[in-house]
Formats: sequence, structure tokens, C-alpha cells
Amino acid sequence: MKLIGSLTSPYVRKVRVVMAEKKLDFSLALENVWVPETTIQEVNPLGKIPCLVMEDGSTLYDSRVIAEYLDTISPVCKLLPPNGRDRTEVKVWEALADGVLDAAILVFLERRERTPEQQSQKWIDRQMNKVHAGLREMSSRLGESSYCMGIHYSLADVAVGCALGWLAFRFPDIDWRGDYPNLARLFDKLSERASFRDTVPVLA
Ligand SMILES: N[C@@H](CCC(=O)N[C@@H](CS)C(=O)NCC(=O)O)C(=O)O
Repeated sequence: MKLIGSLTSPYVRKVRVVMAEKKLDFSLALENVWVPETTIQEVNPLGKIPCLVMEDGSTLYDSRVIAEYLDTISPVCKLLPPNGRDRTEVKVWEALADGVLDAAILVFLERRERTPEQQSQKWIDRQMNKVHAGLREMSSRLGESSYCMGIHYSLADVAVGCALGWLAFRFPDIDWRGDYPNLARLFDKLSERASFRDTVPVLA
């Protein structure tokens, strides 16, 4: 399998962590989707990474679909409960963590891709409000539990860890560690895992 991605995308990191936890073999093909020469749309019409190219040449996107698929192809380190309410709960955690990222990335891009005159503070505030509300919700859901789903490590922790890691990387001013010590405790524990250590976001 070939994973098309980057070393900074938190959604790509989520898939890389899942691959590592499940001990799946893959090659990582780095792709800069922001340059005009990118060929990403040949594999994903939406022009986004991650995109997984399988042995038969077919492709999978987005990160949630890829993660869910990868969990079905190996019994090693099951990251999603087989069915029922717990499975949905993990997916809600993932939607929450990805949603925080979606909002934060819109702010990041607003600042990077638009001139100061073009930028809308109202838009930035709207998205930042989602980031902060999402962090608050994550902390409240986590409470004093060891992991998002209680005592079991799951895809929920992978998604939350990647979201917090990306905020630390791109938005160091957001003090989620100080505001939510339980998220910091979870993040520090996740950061000790080889899957997280080996995928810390880095500028190419
Ligand atoms: N919901 C998608 C989001 C993927 C995404 O937005 N990836 C970014 C990189 S972090 C991207 O490729 N952006 C290119 C674009 O929006 O044109 C997923 O989970 O895979």
C-alpha cells in the first residue's frame, strides 16, 4: 500500500499512527498539494491528503475512511469496537477531533494564503470559537479516564492526539495544556508510544 501524504498534515498523521499501531507495511509518498504541479487529483478528485493507493491501484480517502478500513484488515491492536454504541462513540470522538482541526486549519490558511487586507477577523473568530469549544468538549468527555473510551486505547485517542499535536505545532499560543490538564496528561501518555513519537509533525 502507498500512502500519499505530508509530514505536517494531522489527518495523514492519524493514518500513519494507525498503520504503525496495526503493524501494517506501507510506503509514504510525500506530496505537496499546495503547488500547481501537484498530481493529487489523479488519485483524489478532492485534491486532499491523505490518500491511500491499494495494491490493485484503487484509492481510498479520506482519513476516517482509511482508518476504518485499516482496522478491518488486521486483528492487531483493534482500534474500533466491532459494532454498537461504543463504535459510534469512537466515531464521534474522531469527528470532534477532526472538526477542531478543520476549524484550526481554516484559520491557518486564512492567515497564510490571504493578505492581511483580505483576511476576515469575523471568519477567524468564528473558526477559533469552534476550536475552543471543541477542546472544552474533549476535556469534559475525557474527565479522569485513562483514555477517551475509558480503559481502552482506541482510534479516539489517535484522533485526539493528532489534533492536539497539530495545535501544538501550528498554534503554540493556544494554551490547551494549561486550560485542560487532563488533555495534557492524555497527550503526554500518547506521545510515549512509538507510533506517535515517529510521526511528530515536522517542516519538510
Ligand atoms: N477530511 C479530510 C481532510 C483532509 C485535508 O483537508 N487535508 C489537507 C492537508 S492537512 C489538504 O490536503 N488540503 C488541501 C486542500 O484543501 O486543497 C481527511 O480527514 O482526510
